Amino acid sequence: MKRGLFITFEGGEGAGKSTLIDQVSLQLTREGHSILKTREPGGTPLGEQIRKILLQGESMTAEAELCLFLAARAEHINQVIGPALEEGKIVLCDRFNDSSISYQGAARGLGIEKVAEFCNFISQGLKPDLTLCLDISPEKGLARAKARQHHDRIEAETLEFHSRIRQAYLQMHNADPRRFHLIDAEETIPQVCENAMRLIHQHV
Ligand code: Z5A
Repeated sequence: MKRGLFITFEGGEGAGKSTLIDQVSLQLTREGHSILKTREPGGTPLGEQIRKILLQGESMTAEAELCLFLAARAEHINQVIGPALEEGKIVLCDRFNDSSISYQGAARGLGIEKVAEFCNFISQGLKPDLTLCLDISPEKGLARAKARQHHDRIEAETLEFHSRIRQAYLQMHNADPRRFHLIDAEETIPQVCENAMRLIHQHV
């Protein structure tokens, strides 16, 4: 199904993904590439409804939470990501399977392997060509997130929860360093962007 390039962005709270994706999108567009910028959960009408339930709704079991993220992803792949890749676009996606594996698999304790299996089933083998993970200490990331006006249910979890997410991302890098790259998110925004573009240019 793939002809374009699928790039995903990962990281803990407040790591700077949205900021980086905006910069990367501008730069790649200036270079003449056709870009689709999207995010999870979200990206489709149903996905955006699910996003509200997940981030602003009542507490729920870890299993229910995983199912909702996966439901949003199934729609997203079918309606948005798959067609854009078919058209040859560069898809910049804020979070994907690796978020489910780190948040629900590691931090919520559902199990990394088990969640990875569910993710593979839902994404029908679609894997990112490149993943850029913004690495930041949970303390600093949460401080950045707290300085913003909007807050959500998952962000409000404990420091230990957010530390497990970071550990899971570090493991992913060790397991698959060719795809899953760590970028120091504590550098300045222009430096983070430069480091990301260097990796992206190896693929475009
Ligand atoms: N989640 C999950 O559990 N399972 C899943 O399968 C999926 C997701 C797909 C989505 O929330 C939530 O869903 C998320 C994971 C979970 N957990 N929570 N909460 P979201 O999409 O609303 O939020 P997020 O993905 O966690 O992103 P964020 O918190 O909005 O942060 P960000 O996009 O990484 O950061 P930012 O908005 O670009 O930057 C934050 C602030 O830092 C901002 O003021 C920037 O100006 C500043 N910033 C950015 N970069 C820098 C640098 N380099 N230096 C200094 N300041 C900076």
